[in-house]
Amino acid sequence: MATSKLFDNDFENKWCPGCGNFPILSAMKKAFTDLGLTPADLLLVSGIGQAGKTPHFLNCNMFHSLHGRALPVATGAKIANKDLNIVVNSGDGDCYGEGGNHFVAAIRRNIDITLIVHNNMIYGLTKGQASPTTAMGMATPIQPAGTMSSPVNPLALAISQGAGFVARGFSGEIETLTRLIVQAMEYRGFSLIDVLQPCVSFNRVNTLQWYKDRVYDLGETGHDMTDKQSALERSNEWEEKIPLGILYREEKPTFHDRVKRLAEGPLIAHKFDAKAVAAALF
Ligand SMILES: Cc1ncc(C[n+]2csc(CCOP(=O)(O)OP(=O)(O)O)c2C)c(N)n1
Ligand code: SF4
Repeated sequence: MATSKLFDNDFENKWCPGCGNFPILSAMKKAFTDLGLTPADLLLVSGIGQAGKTPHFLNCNMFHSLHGRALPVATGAKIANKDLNIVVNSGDGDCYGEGGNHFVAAIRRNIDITLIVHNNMIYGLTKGQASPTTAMGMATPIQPAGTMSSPVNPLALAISQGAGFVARGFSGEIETLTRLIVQAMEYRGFSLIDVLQPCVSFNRVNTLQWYKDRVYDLGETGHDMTDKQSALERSNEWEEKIPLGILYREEKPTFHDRVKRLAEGPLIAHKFDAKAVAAALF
């Protein structure tokens, strides 16, 4: 039987003490264990940033790609081998900024992968510049008079673009987060968990306590996760009350369902006909 220890490794971790990345890492290990997975079943893909380092600290297959490029790499890997369980770890800057176009493309393709965004509402690795989710007016080293752009709402964006599984987690609630990761990975299609994650070094506004004062469990409110209008309304709640859990869920055909050749089995197992490829190309 799988245990969380299966995913442990001894790679040196230099995240700051108290960083919200640690509970996300623990929740991932627990979720993989609960799903009965082994390291060989898993591929973790990331971009650049503190969040992007997450796959280094787990024992499994991993690919650390370029800034903002984790989703296209994960998409290629899933197309090549649909038997892999693929999880992408990304930061708010990495995913919604540098990789914003890939975020929308992955939703439109409905590729069967899980995206965990460590949303600390700041650029952590590069010492605290504003990210796309930084609140308007928040002062940073590069924007001392306060950011002048309105923040991206990733959940509303994902729902409006047709994502079939849209959830919010919180690194301060590790058990709920573990369950969300399990549900997201069991979902057939593109699943997003935007995880609220305090950066104790560079975001002194959105702290652990700031979140604790505001978060509530959607599951206890009778929220109908199949109701898109209601999900959009919840996605716009912020400042005073912040909902956690699955905002929206809808079953829909995946990329592999749409492409007949991919439904026949993992691409890596298909016979490669060099002559047919050459004929198509030249
Ligand atoms: C193309 C490119 N642009 C900029 C950088 C510099 N850079 C590295 S990490 C980073 C920000 C990461 O922030 P975020 O994705 O929010 O992750 P965090 O470190 O907060 O987890 C930036 C701008 C880079 N490495 N490559
Ligand atoms: S700078 Fe922020 S995100 Fe990076 S390790 Fe430290 S607390 Fe975590």
